[in-house]
Amino acid sequence: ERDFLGPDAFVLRGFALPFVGELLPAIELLEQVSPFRHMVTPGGFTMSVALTNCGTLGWTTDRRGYRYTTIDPDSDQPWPAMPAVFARTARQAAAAAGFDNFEPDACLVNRYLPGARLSLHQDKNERDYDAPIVSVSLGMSAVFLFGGHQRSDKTMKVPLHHGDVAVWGGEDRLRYHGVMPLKDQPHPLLGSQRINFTFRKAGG
Ligand code: MD3
Ligand code: FE
Repeated sequence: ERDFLGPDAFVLRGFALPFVGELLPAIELLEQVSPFRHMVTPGGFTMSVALTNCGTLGWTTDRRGYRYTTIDPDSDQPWPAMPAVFARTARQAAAAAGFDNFEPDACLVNRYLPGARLSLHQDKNERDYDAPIVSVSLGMSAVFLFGGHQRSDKTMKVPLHHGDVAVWGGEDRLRYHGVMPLKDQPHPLLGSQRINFTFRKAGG
């Protein structure tokens, strides 16, 4: 099943389900090297979402701003390599949504515990807006907010469930979006958490 959110935005329901058995152990290895952590925004707020990264580039924020780095500022080591199963899932989902040859160099992994939320924002730190963003949701369901090109535009509420993959490109790439505070409805496999990967082409 494919839901159309915009001309270039799609939710592929359950697309990642066949990959879950491989994705979960890969996350466990990743978090042993670069653990989930709560970062601080330039405005001085600590994010309720905990995050880590894999791939050549990782997204970070601190008081100095948002940016992509090759080094994990907590471990002082490069971010862990992107597991093959991550890259494969992202590439196949992008192709299924009409974006061929997606080669992400960054994967931001967000972990939501009950109450965690992500306020409306645009993803603008990537160099290349031509490449889509692919997002994979695992664990507890969330209500995703899909807005327009201005913060004040009306938002659409889209439920994202375990195994759903969303692909955002073209004219929908710079839309405002966010996630409502997570409700505690424990998931059989992941318990009281939601994990979301977003794959991006962040560098040149
Ligand atoms: C729509 N993450 O990490 S993924 C983020 O569920 C982020 O953790 C959310 O927004 C999450 O930046 C949403 C879906 C997503 C990602 C990027 C987008 C939707 C998007 C870029 C443009 C439009
Ligand atoms: Fe985002």
